[in-house]
Amino acid sequence: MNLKNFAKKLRLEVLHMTHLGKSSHIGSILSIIDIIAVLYGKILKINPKTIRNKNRNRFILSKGHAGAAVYAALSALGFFPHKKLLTHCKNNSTLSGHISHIKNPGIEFSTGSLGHGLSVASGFAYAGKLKREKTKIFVLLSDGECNEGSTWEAAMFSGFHKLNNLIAIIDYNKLQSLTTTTKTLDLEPFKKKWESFGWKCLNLDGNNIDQLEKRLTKILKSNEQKPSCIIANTTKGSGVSFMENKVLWHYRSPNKDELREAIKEINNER
Ligand SMILES: Cc1ncc(C[n+]2csc(CCOP(=O)(O)OP(=O)(O)O)c2C)c(N)n1
Repeated sequence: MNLKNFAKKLRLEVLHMTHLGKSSHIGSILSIIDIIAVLYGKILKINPKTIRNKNRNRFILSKGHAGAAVYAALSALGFFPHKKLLTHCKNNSTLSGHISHIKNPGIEFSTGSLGHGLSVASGFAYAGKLKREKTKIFVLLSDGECNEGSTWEAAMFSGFHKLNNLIAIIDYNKLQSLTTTTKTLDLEPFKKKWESFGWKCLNLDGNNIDQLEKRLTKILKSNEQKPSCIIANTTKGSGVSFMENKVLWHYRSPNKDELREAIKEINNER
């Protein structure tokens, strides 16, 4: 699969979905599109036929408000029909704005209340080790969730138990709902914090498909006896210049003109 084309397709899908559903968080969703494209297009190796296999890789989107990105990826992989995507955030749709596993095959765990994903992923990883399963557990967190104690409790647990089947990716877009991460509760020195909790940690550009693919592939092949953390430096709203790094686009959805403008930009530049 061409991952850059996949990311472009996902960007177009989520813009349509948030426009039609008049839903929020398009900035948060665009921020993780390249990560989601690499995970679902290359790394996770899941499909509708193998999704119940006990040795499947598992992915938890801890920042559940960006669920549209995962729904779009799953639909592209054949987990549900494309027309279902167009019901996103509408009455009676199972595709709620905050990601839900209910009646949505391929989703491992519902989230939306921030700060729980790493704990759940750590539990999956611990259970996988006890049962000697080959499964790898991936979890994608927001930087805002790293302001929460539950995240650091899970980090301590996973470091202590040397859960080397656990890979956490932090979407470090440096914006929260109202202002910057620095002004809210600064996370730096961020990498050192993860390392001091017993994790192998690296920084990369989280909107660079080649870097993501290379580093994730390397982690999967490594014999490291620690959990891995990727600090993915991203841009909130990535790919649509008038949405990039703007707190406004945390809650707003694109109107008809904004949608047209965004599509034009993505089709020309990506
Ligand atoms: C426990 C909890 N508190 C508050 C919220 C409301 N909320 C939704 S997104 C958000 C913060 C967004 O910033 P960040 O977590 O860094 O994610 P980003 O949107 O930048 O990806 C908040 C406070 C929530 N979903 N869960």
